[in-house]
Amino acid sequence: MTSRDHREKAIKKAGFNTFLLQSKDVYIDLLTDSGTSAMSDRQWAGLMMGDEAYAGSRNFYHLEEAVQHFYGYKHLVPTHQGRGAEHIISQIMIKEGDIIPGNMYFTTTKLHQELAGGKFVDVIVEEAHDPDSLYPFKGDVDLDKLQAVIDEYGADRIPYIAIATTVNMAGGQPISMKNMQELRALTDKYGIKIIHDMTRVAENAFMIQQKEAGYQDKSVAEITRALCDLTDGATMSAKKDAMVNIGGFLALNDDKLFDEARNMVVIFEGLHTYGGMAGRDMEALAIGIAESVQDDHMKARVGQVHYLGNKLLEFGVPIVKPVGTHGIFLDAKAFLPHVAQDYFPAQVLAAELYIDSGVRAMERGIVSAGRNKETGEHHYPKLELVRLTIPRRVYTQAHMDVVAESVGTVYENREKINGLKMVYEPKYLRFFQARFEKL
Ligand code: P61
Repeated sequence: MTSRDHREKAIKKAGFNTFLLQSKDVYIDLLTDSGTSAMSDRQWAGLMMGDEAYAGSRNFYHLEEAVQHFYGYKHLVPTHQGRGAEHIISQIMIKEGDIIPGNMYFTTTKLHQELAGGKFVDVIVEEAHDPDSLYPFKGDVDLDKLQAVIDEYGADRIPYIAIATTVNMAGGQPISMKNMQELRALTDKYGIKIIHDMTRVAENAFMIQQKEAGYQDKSVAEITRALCDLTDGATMSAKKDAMVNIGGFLALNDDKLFDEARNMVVIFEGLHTYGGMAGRDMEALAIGIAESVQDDHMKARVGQVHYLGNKLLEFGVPIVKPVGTHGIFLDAKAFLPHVAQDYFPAQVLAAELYIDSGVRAMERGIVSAGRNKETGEHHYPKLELVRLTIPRRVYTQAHMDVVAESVGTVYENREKINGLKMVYEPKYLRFFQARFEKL
């Protein structure tokens, strides 16, 4: 616990950017669910069984077995985390001038596509951009939008479509199985591959089980496998669903692509049987994958997120609806209608929440969206959000109560909050390190 005075000084020193706070100054840390979950006793036991051989570690083969069994992909290339896999897939599949459609952008994914010479085009359903739409599968692809992109650029210029389960920037929103099946049929017609960002695939599977007709009697494990089976390969940040502190991989079915990826991983990550991970980390990950698809775990995990969401809805706080799976997203445009998007409403709201209670959240709005590569102008995303991200197996419902009450207090005092100006802007992924001052 810290005093308000202490927190005011800390956030000012951090340039009003919650990424620049020291964790010792944070009370409840909802910055991210990435690498912040609690490993289980079994995962910790796995750490003790690290085989740290440079080549051919036993743990690699355990991980390969888990990926093949639970996700169904044929080949595994371990990486240090998700963006390591994004780097490799982008470099081997994208040529200058290529188009990569996707169900909403993700920061690191899009940057790696651009660095490889590609251009991301958003083909998510329109409802995903509306915080109040109750559409149950806001991660769905608008197939007409995708068809229009294919017609405009030609399938030759589309190496793959990037599909995330769930969609982080939309509020942790799931894609439906029906939409995935239709997408598979459409892409097959044109020979376009589907590369799956499977970072939170088990959470997506749980939402299908809860909401999509015909899946109530299927297990999260079965639905997870069925989602993966509709795709050609995947990038994984194992720091989320799979509950390890560090790790990730690229998984591929195509032998030739695998060959290229396996060759590239040795340049940037490490040998192909460890990528960027220690043997012990691969063991903990293999165990975490199995735990991530357990129905009871998922019910408790998503249930806790919904507990917080329902509290905030009771307080009348504007949030993205329906509630997704990994966090609650405050709608900063509705929360602070008097702060124009140019003055970073979500950035200042995250700072004010920290000052109120020491709860750390993350901006997901104009700062995260960055600038248009061609014009240099800010992107102005429709969604201007603050993400309260819940780590797995870490906090109690009592912590959620503290968070809800603090958000409620900030909401009551919202009229006193003014915007920010950006005083330092790094070139890449600016939200991580940008600095702000009060207007
Ligand atoms: C997060 F502010 N997510 O949500 P890596 N795909 C997806 C992710 O959610 C993801 C990655 C790929 C983070 C960490 C983070 O703008 C940010 O293992 C759907 O982090 O390299 C990561 O995986 C990348 C936070 C990343 C951010 C980028 O908190």
